[in-house]
Amino acid sequence: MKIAIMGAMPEEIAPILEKLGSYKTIEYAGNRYYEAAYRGVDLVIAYSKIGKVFSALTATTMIEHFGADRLLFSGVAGAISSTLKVGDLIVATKLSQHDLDITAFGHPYGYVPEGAVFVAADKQMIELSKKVASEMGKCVQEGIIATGDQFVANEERKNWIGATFGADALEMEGGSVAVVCDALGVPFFILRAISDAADMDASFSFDEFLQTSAQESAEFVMKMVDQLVS
Ligand code: OS5
Repeated sequence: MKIAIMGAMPEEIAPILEKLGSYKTIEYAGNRYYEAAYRGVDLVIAYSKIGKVFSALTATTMIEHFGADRLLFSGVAGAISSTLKVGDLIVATKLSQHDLDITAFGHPYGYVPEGAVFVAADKQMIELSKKVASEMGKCVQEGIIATGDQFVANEERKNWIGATFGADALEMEGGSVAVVCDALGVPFFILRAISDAADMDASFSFDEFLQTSAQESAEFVMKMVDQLVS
């Protein structure tokens, strides 16, 4: 078993590298990858840089070059659902791309021919996350995550994404990672801790809570890894 753990920003993987203590650094395809042995299994860890293209490149590299056979994403997100507050965790059941638009040809938002509006995350890891949540005494919400190459700081856009995709949270990488993992047959799990409400205060809230929310998410993902390796 080789497990990939990815984030988009350095802050999102820093707590994981800190926990591991020692690791090997490999430079490949314009990025740094960290390899470590953890409780008898191999891990590959990286932050992709922001957005769908970089995250697709990193997920593909972790699978095709480093041989990862499952992938867990840890990071932060903007809340759409009013039940999600800063620091809360959301596990993606399925993901979509909110900025994918060929509606001029009669297709629904988020759809291209031979693709799908939603890509579902691995059911077994979602199930496992319930066990981890109860062991940690944490409340973790499941929901739809919408991804796009846009930091959303606008109530109207956020509401449109919520209404169009039934999304509970939004971010900039999960949907592209989902497409890659699905195409390559690699089970994936996307976890996010809320850093902001994707509204006019989003950039301030993001700056204030990036580190603490990233830490929340990373802690949970490492508990998932503990369960997967045991
Ligand atoms: O990775 C991006 C998506 N993340 C989730 C997220 C989000 N996505 C969309 N809308 C929202 N309201 C969201 N809330 C949380 C977070 C991240 C957002 S983009 C943040 C960019 C901040 C930044 N810009 N420059 N730096 C940081 C410093 C820097 C400089 C050089 C190299 C690296 C960082």
